[in-house]
Amino acid sequence: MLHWKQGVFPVLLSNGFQNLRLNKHPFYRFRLFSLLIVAPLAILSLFTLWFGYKHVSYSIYHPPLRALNETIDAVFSHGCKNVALEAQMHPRMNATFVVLARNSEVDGVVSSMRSVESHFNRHFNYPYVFLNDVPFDDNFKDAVLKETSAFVEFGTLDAESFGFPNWANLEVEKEEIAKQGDLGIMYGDMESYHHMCRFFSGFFYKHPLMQKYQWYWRVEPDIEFTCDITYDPFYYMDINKKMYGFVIAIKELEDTVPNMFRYVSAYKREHKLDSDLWDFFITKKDKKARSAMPLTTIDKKAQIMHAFKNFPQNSLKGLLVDENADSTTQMEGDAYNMCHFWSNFEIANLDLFRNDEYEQFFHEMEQTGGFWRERWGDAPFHSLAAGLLLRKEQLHYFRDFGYRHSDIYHCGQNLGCNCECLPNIEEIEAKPGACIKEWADIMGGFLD
Ligand SMILES: Nc1nc2c(ncn2[C@@H]2O[C@H](COP(=O)(O)OP(=O)(O)OP(=O)(O)O)[C@@H](O)[C@H]2O)c(=O)[nH]1
Ligand SMILES: [Mg+2]
Repeated sequence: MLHWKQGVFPVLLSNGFQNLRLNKHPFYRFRLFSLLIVAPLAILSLFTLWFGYKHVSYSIYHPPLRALNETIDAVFSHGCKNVALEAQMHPRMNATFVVLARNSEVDGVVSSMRSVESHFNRHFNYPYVFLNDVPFDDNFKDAVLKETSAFVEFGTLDAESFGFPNWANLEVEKEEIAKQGDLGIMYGDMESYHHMCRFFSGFFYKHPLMQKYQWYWRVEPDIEFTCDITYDPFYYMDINKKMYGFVIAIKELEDTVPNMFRYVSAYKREHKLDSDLWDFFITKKDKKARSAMPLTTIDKKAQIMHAFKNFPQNSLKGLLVDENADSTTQMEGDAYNMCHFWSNFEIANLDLFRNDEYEQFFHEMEQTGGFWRERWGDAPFHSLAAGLLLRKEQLHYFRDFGYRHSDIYHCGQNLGCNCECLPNIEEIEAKPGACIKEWADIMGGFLD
């Protein structure tokens, strides 16, 4: 007779089912019953609970996106397209992925490529340009080449594009960068981060490996796409006359760009630029509230000039005094609302940057020293440049894409194709730092 502690499994293992079946004692029949019926039921219940949990979290964090007026900018595809047909319908565009990365980020780059390839590029086979401030090592090259059958090139940056320009006073700039660390400005004391932002603001489109291309799609390490992309975004950007596409629009950290808006505004005034996209970036100041402000004009002027005291002389500085401004992010009755398009994902036409207007803009802005004395990001830089140089119908919100960078996420859900929304990250449109309201305001509003 079997001892209680021996249990059913040892019996199965040592004697096989035959012996067990022969044993007619009701107790063993009960054990067999639990093994064959209760265990599968328990597993089924666990699965039900798990899927139930996923469903609940899905509905908590990803309510359907609000309907937007699409007369100025419509998503290119509602749901899935026939991707095989789309891939054959037209020749590949003159376009590339561009990835700036360090050798040490190889795992994150591979992870991003897997997502890009599985959701999109296995159908379209667009090439990649990998850029680095030092040469890529064999480990990096071997790893990325394994992830795609597309054409891949590796480039190194020169000192001019990733470093200080020769006119900069290195001692002063480095000191200013160090100070930003003391002030707790995010990445403010990382010199390489300042170089990276300046590189993407004024140089990536001039790199020799980028010269042959007309369009780019920027990819970073550790990003993720969570919907299938069943059409060629470059092609649809082109036929819809779009110049710049984004997925996430959010507010910038004010302490990284305290004076950027005033310089861009001054540039806008000096060059008599006017675009209907500019409204996306500004909060109109209430004139009455402005006159009721406690500071005297002199105090305000002194305050503004104090904020600029560390900036080198440049042609824009003389234009910066706005007697009515009560902070450095304000200018002539407008205040920067901090909205910008997140540049870790961008699909854009390189003509946006390759022209005299953008070149002059970059040059004059660089002269202010803001890339080092503040921590101007390439995202607000590209965004405000678009605000000067593009009309709003030339912008495209890839609202049907699912895209995650760090813990900021947009899920295309009811718009995209086969979207699997991440259960644990809330939709950015539903969060306070999002700029969806500002976007809706300039694009015709919500429809509900
Ligand atoms: N080769 C190289 N690449 C860099 C350097 N600094 C940043 N990058 C790349 O530039 C891109 C942006 O840098 P990140 O550090 O991701 O900046 P971020 O996205 O603002 O910050 P996270 O939220 O931490 O991702 C990434 O693709 C990095 O791999 C650098 O010093 N050398
Ligand atoms: Mg990043």
